[in-house]
Amino acid sequence: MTDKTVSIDIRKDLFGANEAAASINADIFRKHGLKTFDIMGSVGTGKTLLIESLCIRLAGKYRILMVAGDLATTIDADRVASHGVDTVQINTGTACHLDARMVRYALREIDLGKYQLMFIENVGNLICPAGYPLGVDKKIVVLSITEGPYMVKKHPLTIKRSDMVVINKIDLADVLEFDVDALVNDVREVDAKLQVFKVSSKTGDGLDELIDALEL
Ligand SMILES: Nc1nc2c(ncn2[C@@H]2O[C@H](COP(=O)(O)OP(=O)(O)OP(=O)(O)O)[C@@H](O)[C@H]2O)c(=O)[nH]1
Ligand SMILES: [Mg+2]
Repeated sequence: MTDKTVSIDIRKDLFGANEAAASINADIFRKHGLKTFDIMGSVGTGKTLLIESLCIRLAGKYRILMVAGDLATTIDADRVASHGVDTVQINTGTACHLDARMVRYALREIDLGKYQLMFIENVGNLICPAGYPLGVDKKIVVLSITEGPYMVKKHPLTIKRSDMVVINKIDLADVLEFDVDALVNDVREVDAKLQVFKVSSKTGDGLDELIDALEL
């Protein structure tokens, strides 16, 4: 029987390594004067359409880079690229989130000095991405009313770890008889100070207010 047991806190090591990598990323992004946003949210909440809509509105003002995190395809990167935006694809294979080292590796050959604004679309998942800072200015979680009314109550940690909440697809509120303000109140109960925006990436409702809040 050994008396030399070593305890390893895997969670601490894993998250600690990511935090260190995120801090290196943040230094790199800052050095290039790049405004950076990590767009998180469940599958299908409208992350890509939100990025497309923001790119269309902001393309005249900023040179934009989009990083698409996806398990298997380039569909989202292709959609954003169709608007003349430069894109970088990260296919994670089995991983349910991006991490800071993946992002740095994907950007290793990109001249970041060419860009002023970067959107990173994280893998569609409401849980894992929130635990992995990427070194960006703001983590934005995109909820949508088609996910049902309990996403905030069921995922308080993701909300707490986000810097901003976007409630998307408000154009469907009437037909779905969805109480959007009740969802806003749920966010306030988790964090009273968190900024919440009600938008439709399809019609453009609420996007000007969001752009103002992002100081873009
Ligand atoms: N009516 C309506 N539909 C929307 C809105 N935003 C996105 N959609 C639709 O919702 C579907 C999913 O949108 P995406 O932008 O692909 O969602 P996503 O979050 O990027 O999805 P994944 O990358 O697969 O996780 C598409 O059919 C969009 O056209 C919106 O504000 N209103
Ligand atoms: Mg997408």
